[in-house]
Amino acid sequence: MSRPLEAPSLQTLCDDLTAELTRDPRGRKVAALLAEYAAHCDCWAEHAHFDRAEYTRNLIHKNAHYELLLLCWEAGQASPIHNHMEQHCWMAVVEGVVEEVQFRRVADGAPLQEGRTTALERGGVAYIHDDIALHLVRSGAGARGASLHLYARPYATCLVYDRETGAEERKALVYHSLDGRRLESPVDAGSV
Ligand code: CSS
Ligand code: FE2
Repeated sequence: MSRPLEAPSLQTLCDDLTAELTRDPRGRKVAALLAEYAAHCDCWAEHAHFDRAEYTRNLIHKNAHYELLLLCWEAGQASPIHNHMEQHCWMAVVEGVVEEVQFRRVADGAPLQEGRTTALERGGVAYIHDDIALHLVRSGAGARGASLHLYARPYATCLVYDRETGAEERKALVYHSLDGRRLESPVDAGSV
């Protein structure tokens, strides 16, 4: 008998991600798991909180191996250019168009060199690591977008970069909601 075709729930996705990243810290199956979920599921919407003041980081699940967030980008919002603290980062688009622009440091004090831009639609997955590039992420197509981000392992600060000088600065990362509940003010990711 064939199994009923059923979209995986967020709980199933998190269980599968935990199993995969416990088995293989490099997470070779993570992109496929995220793509499958992102293409077919809508329960991420319980975690969606858009804010005209800034893009929001909404925590879905966190354990020793990874954290899974929903990032909500109003039209025109973008992250700073940043690194990923030597962790693995996957991004899967669930709504709208989300773009990634890669950058490279070429010399001390010099402007960052811009690399490729990739626009992803629902179900599209990108992977980045510090060995590949720095990047910024933004909503595309003049509309808002939402993306699932998996960081393995979790990290609470990152480095952000000035595009013109390459100067770096440490930035504390925050969560705007936990388990779907919007917080009155964002909390430090290191405190959760
Ligand atoms: N790293 C950024 C988003 S782009 S991967 C963040 O977590 O806020
Ligand atoms: Fe990033």
